[in-house]
Amino acid sequence: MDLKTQIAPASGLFEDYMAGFASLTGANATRTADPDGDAMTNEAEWLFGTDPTNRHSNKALHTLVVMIAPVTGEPDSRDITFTPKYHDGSRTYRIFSSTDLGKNVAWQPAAGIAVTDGPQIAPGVVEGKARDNAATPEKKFYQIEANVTGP
Ligand SMILES: [Ca+2]
Repeated sequence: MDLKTQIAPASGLFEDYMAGFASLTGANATRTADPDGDAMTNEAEWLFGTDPTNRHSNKALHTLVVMIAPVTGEPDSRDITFTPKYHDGSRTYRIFSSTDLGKNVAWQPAAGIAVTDGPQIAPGVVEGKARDNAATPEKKFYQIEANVTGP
């Protein structure tokens, strides 16, 4: 998979991004709408730089990458790698963890796990990197939260 050609980093305001999709108007252009029916809201499409009019544009995201890997010599640690991580200051990222994927699980911010920049994969896009040094439970699951900063 070539992420460089499948993911275009979004920038600017949500409204500016949506203005690039002239076919989306009214209720179909709101943050919570999902006009292409791919289960990603327009806001999520903007966050991840996918096309809100093309339900297949996020395949790269769904197959993409959250990779959890052991750390050599550190049996209690795991490296977490994900893409895309936008490097333009428009988003902040946090890792949440849980030891269960049950329906009513309370995900907790994973204390002490900082998200850093890995190698660049496209202009303005890098791999996100984080290391959990307390990956001691038999099972541990992670969520990556992306928040927009600024207006
Ligand atoms: Ca959508």
